[in-house]
Amino acid sequence: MKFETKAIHVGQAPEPATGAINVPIFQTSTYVQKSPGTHKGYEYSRTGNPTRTALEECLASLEEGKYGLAFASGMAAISTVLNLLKTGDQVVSCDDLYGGTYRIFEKVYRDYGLDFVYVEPTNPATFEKAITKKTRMVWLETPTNPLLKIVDLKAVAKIARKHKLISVMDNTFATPYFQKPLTMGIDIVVHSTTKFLGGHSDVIGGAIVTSNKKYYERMKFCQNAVGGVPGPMDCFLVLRGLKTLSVRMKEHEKNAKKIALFLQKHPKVKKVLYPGLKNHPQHKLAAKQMDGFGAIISFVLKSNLAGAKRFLSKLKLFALAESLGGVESLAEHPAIMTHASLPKNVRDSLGISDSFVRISVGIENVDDLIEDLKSGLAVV
Ligand code: P1T
Repeated sequence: MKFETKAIHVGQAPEPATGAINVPIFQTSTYVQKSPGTHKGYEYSRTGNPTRTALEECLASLEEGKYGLAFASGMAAISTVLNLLKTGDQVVSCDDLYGGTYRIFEKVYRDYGLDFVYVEPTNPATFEKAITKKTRMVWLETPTNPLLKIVDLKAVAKIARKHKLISVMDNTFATPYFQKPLTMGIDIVVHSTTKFLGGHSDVIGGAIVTSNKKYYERMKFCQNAVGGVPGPMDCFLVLRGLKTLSVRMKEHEKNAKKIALFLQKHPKVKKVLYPGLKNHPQHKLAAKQMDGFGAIISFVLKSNLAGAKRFLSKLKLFALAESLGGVESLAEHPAIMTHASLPKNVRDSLGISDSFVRISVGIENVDDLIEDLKSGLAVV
């Protein structure tokens, strides 16, 4: 079955009792048992819920994995992956990450005796160099948030395998429509389903997909033990989003390509970061390992903080808001908003300056979006 068909059908057979074409929202906390221990596969909704099962099966199939787990947020999914580790273990991570991922590493799990080191991820050799006896996991994002660096997934997965490390890849930006990390040798994929998978900025959710039974069973155990599960209504919303993922991603990308080219030519813009641009340093690698370049663009204004604030406040269609991946376009200031939890010296060393802006290109008419950006740039 092809991607578009799987998104609409896997895990979503018509409901047997009534024929309802959509998976019902099983709004229930518990399930009646015939006699103690005799039930229909569901005991309690922290452990399992049929609406969640449908979502988990569909997500697993889209990522070409065997097992899916859905969570109440991307961060709950990330936290559960980290539950595979024990005190003393080390994670080698790419240096550019969602600010909340950096925060959970440094401000939560470091206190439990995990160690995190960060490497410049565009050269796979940097990961190998950082590996020590304590290293257990490699953590990746590609394209990274917010610098849109591209990591060679096959090369890093191979290094991880050679050193018997668990490789984890946050596929939120690309989505499985454009990139399938498990097919390139990655062990575990995580998602913030809040973004493109949900697609309508109306739900917070997360997911894990893997084909490794041992990791799956441990993470499923931790999911139930810790309890960061999504409610059935949220599962329904993500499932509904998945049905149109392929259609939306095509439109997102078409608009993003045009906007990246527009920004690149604009005199008030110093630099545009978008893997779909030919002058992106890893454009060729992106073209090789992705089926499309996504819809997140970062750029640096020829200005200062005041200019960036004027730009962001002037926009009308691009809403000034954290998050990304919805049908509506968003714009944000990573240094003050999504990546404020990175210390200033880390932000500076990465190049997330006060004039650095990130946009999530929606599926509105691209001419309207360009007019909006023009009016914002006019006041920079
Ligand atoms: O917000 P939540 O669903 O918990 O997902 C966290 C998360 C995980 N991974 C990546 C790559 C992310 O971008 C995020 C959330 N990011 C934003 C809110 C943002 O604006 O970048």
